[in-house]
Amino acid sequence: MTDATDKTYRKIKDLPLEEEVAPGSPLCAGCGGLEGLRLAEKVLGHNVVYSNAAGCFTLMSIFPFNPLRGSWLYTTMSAPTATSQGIRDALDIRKNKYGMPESEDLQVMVIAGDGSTYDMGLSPTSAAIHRKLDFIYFCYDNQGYGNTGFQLSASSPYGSHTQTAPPALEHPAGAEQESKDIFEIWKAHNPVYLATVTPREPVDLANKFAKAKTLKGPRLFICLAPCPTGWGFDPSLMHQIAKLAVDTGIFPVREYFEGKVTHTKIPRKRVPVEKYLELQQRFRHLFEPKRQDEIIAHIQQKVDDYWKPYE
Ligand SMILES: Cc1ncc(C[n+]2csc(CCOP(=O)(O)OP(=O)(O)O)c2C)c(N)n1
Ligand code: SF4
Repeated sequence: MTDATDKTYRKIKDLPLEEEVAPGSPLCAGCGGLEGLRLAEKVLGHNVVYSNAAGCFTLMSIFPFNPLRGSWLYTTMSAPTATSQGIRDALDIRKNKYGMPESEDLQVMVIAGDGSTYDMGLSPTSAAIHRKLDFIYFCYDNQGYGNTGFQLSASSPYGSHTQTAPPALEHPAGAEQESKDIFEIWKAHNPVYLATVTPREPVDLANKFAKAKTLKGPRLFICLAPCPTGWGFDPSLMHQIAKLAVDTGIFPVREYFEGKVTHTKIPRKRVPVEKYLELQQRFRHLFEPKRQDEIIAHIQQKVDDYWKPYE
């Protein structure tokens, strides 16, 4: 059995050199979600079959090319988890009825954006976790419907600009509601493993996937996916923004295992949230033409409230 302190990888040099995601896909330069997937696949290897919900990552594959070494299947936004159930069943039938050796078995993995995860596909995923489907779920969370022009999703943060909730005189914050807490929603289902990861913490990410690889049942990942196109920043800033998300405490890096939540990175001296906000065009209206102190303070307060019990 593994525990939260187990470490397979100690430094970035320990990560496998093999690449499972080939370069040159049509995704945007500096896509944080793609970097997260690339790191995850280094650990999972190529005996993986992907069920990919409609979204940015379906653009990875342009027939007949596919940058992934594993098999890949494209599904509707609501169906990647239901599809992975079908794949899992087919593999189990081949093993149990037709003698397929264990060594030929494949890891079934959902790839989905937050629109699919938090909104359209939430119900089938809830049912699959409940019946303990043996699968991995990778949500690259860019906090909006990226592929169709960055509309508001249930993950879009309060105070951000999206295409369907732009800031206006009567709606100075832009997005006015808090995002859904998908970590808590999934945790309430008591999955075998649940973790948040970021491309800026590759060793932490790799260790979490290594741990998930040893387990069976629902293993769920929320990967912060800084998105130059939707968030409005230069692709070269992707790592800086991912780092600030952790250093400000806005994105808690944690795992849920055997009934316990553990923070695997604790920002001891938190950077003020505005250092993270001010680098992104989607929060520009909080600073220009007039600084919106109340909204910035609200965002800071929420982060402070989250970390209070851990200080
Ligand atoms: C039911 C349904 N409505 C709308 C669409 C159009 N559509 C395709 S991709 C997409 C955005 C998906 O957003 P998300 O899941 O967050 O992934 P991202 O695009 O950010 O990668 C939308 C709305 C669709 N495919 N299915
Ligand atoms: S829009 Fe964002 S999430 Fe989609 S491919 Fe581009 S950078 Fe990645």
